[in-house]
Amino acid sequence: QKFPAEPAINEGGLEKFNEIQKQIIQGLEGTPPKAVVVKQPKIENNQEKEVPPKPIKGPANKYDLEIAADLQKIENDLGAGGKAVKLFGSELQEAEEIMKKEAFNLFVSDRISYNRTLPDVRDPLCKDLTYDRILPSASVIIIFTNEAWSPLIRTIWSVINRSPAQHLKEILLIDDFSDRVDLQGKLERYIETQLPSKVRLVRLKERQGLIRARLAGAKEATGEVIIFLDSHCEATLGWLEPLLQRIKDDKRAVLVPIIDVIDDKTLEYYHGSPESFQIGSFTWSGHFTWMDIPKREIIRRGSRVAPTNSPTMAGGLFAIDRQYFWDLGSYDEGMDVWGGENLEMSFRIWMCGGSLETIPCSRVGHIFRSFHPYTFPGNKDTHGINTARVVEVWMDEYKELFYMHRGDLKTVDIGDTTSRKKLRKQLKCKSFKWYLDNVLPDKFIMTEHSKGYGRVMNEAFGKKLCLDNLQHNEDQPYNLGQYPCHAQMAMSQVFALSKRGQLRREESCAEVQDNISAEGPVRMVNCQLEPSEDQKWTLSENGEIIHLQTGKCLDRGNNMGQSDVTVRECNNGPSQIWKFDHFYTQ
Ligand code: LR7
Ligand code: MN
Repeated sequence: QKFPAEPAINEGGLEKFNEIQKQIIQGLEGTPPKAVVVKQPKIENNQEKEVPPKPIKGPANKYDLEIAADLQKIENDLGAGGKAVKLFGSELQEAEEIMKKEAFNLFVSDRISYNRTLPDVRDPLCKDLTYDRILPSASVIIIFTNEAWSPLIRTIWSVINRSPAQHLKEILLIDDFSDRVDLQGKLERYIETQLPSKVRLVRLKERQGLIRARLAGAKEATGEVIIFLDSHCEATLGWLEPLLQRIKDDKRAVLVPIIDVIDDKTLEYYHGSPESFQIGSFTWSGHFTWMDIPKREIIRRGSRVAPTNSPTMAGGLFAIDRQYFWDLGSYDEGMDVWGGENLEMSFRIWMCGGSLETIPCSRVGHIFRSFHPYTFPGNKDTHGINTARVVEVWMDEYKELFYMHRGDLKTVDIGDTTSRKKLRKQLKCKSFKWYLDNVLPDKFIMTEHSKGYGRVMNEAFGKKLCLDNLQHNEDQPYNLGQYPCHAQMAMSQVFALSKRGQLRREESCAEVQDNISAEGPVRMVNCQLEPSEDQKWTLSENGEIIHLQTGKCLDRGNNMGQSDVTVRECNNGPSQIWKFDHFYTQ
């Protein structure tokens, strides 16, 4: 396949940071990408028309009334074209009550057509691409546990309506032991009377969690390619062909579409501008994050619409050659409920000879919910435990960086990982160091890329204070603070002085404005790949941390507790002397 040259190359480089401590079970994986979101897309190019629902034929069934009643609730122009639905007054109140339970606006979703039209959100360059007439066939696997009716049905219709029939072998619905009433007999009846026969439902007899539910789906699948989707997605025009084409060209390419945001309150289909979509990364705390496409990758791929190498994936939406899925070790069956499988699969793909790519001309919307509207049996931190399994099997010596954040998991029972370690050997996978060097070369590795790290302590006035992020959200700039030192490593107090001279955390760096007067704040902002002068610091022999551009010293002031640190004229006083837990002298 040939990809058109692109008219403009954008800036890459900024990486975003997400702080672990605030959520353990409430995973970050549910957060939307930080692409520049352009609201309410244009719909000029949209050729789509509503597909009318079928009248129910055959002998009546007790569910037919319910199915008909559902259709009555639908207002065909509501939300059409991916537009936002706004509510007022008592409707708004009712919707807000429902959102507390469902984690998104089910009230609105129930009234929007199951096969609403969507705008064509693709990069205009996608129109120049052509695909083979014969492509591998696809099994789309949609897993769910207690998903609400309307988003599930809309997901299915979006796939049927926007996939060329000859490429879509089947849609497999895997019910992970839901107990919602409408997902029982009514769902079978709906499939039987309303949906094409290629839609099949598989019920799991026990709650398996999303990882084993996907495995069950993959075992059922007969298509050459399997594509997993969450149960609250909407596929857009042309989403399927570029995925199948790429796998036809290279069976070891595992693919993700651009994941667009469907607003959880208005059900508006947002789309980012095509040049600014993001790819996946991870934090040392074991969370998936989004990052901008690095410059080197923009150059390598050659075209804005060419496959874009992605270090990790969000996990829910991806396409893989079915045989390759099994050859590569499918999933870790020891993982429960939710979380971690996406990083496991990402590392495994790259380290064991495959590639993970975002396909820019394939776009699928996803409702990013604010919490999980389902149970976690045993109330376990499955994200943490599953991630510890990932770390033990795949991260080699770098697992220490994870345990710095999650010391608690060192003593938790994570089950047996022997078979996964064996798999890694059998597949002759490369090391995690290889992955870091080759797939994520800009990732900051505190233990390797710094002159010093750990707590940064000041002992003036007989009371120890340490640099502290004071629980600020690292996504936004904040003032660097200080706080009484914790006895044990607490993530809020871990800082490093990088070899490039940045006083930093995983993705945020200390910066000082050069126009400050006698005393000024220290701002924590996104780290620059090549630090500019205002992000450079040095440690003097007697322990002053000096901001190079202003020549001022990091100063505790006369504070005795939680407060902001500042920079001031260096005076060799005790409030300007700092000590790193670990410091290398070169
Ligand atoms: O026990 C369960 N059984 C299930 O079948 C728990 C969940 N599920 C189903 C659920 O109904 C849904 O269809 O699994 C799917 C994913 O669950 P979500 O929607 O609660 O997860 P999420 O969207 O918050 O989380 C993302 O990260 C997860 C890590 O385990 C999974 O990989 C999700 O599939 C993944 N979602 C996406 O990648 C969509 C884009 C979100 C982002 C970023
Ligand atoms: Mn989801």
